[in-house]
Amino acid sequence: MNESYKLYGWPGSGSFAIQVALEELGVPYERIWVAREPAAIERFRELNPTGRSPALALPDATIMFESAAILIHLAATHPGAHLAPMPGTVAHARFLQWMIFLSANVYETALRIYYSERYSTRGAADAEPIAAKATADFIAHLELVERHLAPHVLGAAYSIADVYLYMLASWYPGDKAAFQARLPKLARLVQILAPRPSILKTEADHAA
Ligand SMILES: N[C@@H](CCC(=O)N[C@@H](CS)C(=O)NCC(=O)O)C(=O)O
Repeated sequence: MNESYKLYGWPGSGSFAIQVALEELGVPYERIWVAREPAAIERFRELNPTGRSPALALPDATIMFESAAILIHLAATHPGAHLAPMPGTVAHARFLQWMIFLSANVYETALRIYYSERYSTRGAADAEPIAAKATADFIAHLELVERHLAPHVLGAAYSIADVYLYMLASWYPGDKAAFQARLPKLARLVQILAPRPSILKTEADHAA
């Protein structure tokens, strides 16, 4: 059996949070950048039918897609790393709630911002108003999370939900200073997380 994980993605995409988790677990993994050309994406679809980033090959070669599911799985299979509360506890229920909220709402609005032409039968003709509405929705979803940060998503305890939120917040396309002024607790969380070696390493890889 292949002992290591294989992480598929591309710079600036959802593979960021998965790479941070793998770094924190200290498990062997190979990071594979998928080329963005249509032919390469078609080949990638043979492994990952969504053709999207991220996808993770588990040590037994099973391919997983969906970022929140991958993070939840990595946390559950490495309980000693404390990336999430113990499954079955109330704290874990909260963890699941925020992971799915972030995936279904914040990530979803980010996709509407960056791929706005896909959300209308008129394609690019409607892209501008779709992106504007998505940007407003993105901020509104983060404002809801902001009201519960203390300083982490789960209060005093760090979890991989914080990294997921860190990544998603970094995708805000507008004026970063105004964004942070509007979301001061989120800005503080970003400051807390930024020096983590796992984040520094992943930031460097995604910037290279
Ligand atoms: N719900 C998926 C969304 C994945 C997704 O759409 N990722 C973006 C990059 S962040 C992507 O692959 N975009 C390329 C495309 O849609 O063509 C997840 O959470 O993993």
